Amino acid sequence: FEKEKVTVIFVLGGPGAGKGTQCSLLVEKYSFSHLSAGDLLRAEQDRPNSHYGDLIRTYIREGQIVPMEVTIKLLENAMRTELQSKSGSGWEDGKGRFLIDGFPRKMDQALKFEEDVCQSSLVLFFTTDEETMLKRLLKRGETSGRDDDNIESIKKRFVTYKETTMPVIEHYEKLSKVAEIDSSPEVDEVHTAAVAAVEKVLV
Ligand code: UP5
Ligand code: MG
Repeated sequence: FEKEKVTVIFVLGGPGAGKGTQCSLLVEKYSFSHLSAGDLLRAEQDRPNSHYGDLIRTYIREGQIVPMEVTIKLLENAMRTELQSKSGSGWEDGKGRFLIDGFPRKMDQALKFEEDVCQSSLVLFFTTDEETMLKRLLKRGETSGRDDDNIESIKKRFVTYKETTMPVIEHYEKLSKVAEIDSSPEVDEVHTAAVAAVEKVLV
């Protein structure tokens, strides 16, 4: 697809910060396609005959970042599918807006995606303290069925976030692309702040 026609917003923040929740609300308000890298990896993990199932399962349980080739391919395919499904539906062909949730979380992914796929317009960065994130994830873990919603995996996810993903956010801060949003308050209040940040980049 043509990179010039697509608008991409990266959505980052620690595990349980509220990325998925806020993306769902933004999708209700704007014509975004929401692509969660974690959801795409989990779907690939569960796909029968996937070459990568076992590899993805191990990385996710250990809170490690899956090798970028796998994730970027899944994202690129999902973007292409979305654009095709929109074509002919009143949209200018090939034009699309994407919220890419939980990606890029390692510098190599960030650089590779921008080189091979497209540039991002904005990074929405949801932040809250670790105690809040832990509480949210343990609560969600009661029903989510996610392999990584247990205390051992959550602790590993926090370490990876600090060591590997924070440098990505710092990289985009230097480029003045980051809108930092406190995601400690209730969902609606966080949403209002997210809308204000998104409005600034939508033309
Ligand atoms: N909740 C949300 N907002 C709230 C609020 N304001 N007040 C009270 N409660 C709130 O929210 C988490 C829980 O909190 C929910 O129960 C929600 O109702 C509540 P959610 O919106 O799901 O938070 P989110 O930030 O999306 O948390 P998630 O667990 O999805 O974040 P992670 O970043 O850990 O998970 P992700 O799916 O992105 O990645 C999982 C793993 O995949 C990674 O650890 C990694 O191993 C792998 N991965 C890669 O390898 N590469 C990638 O590029 C991406 C992922
Ligand atoms: Mg999520």
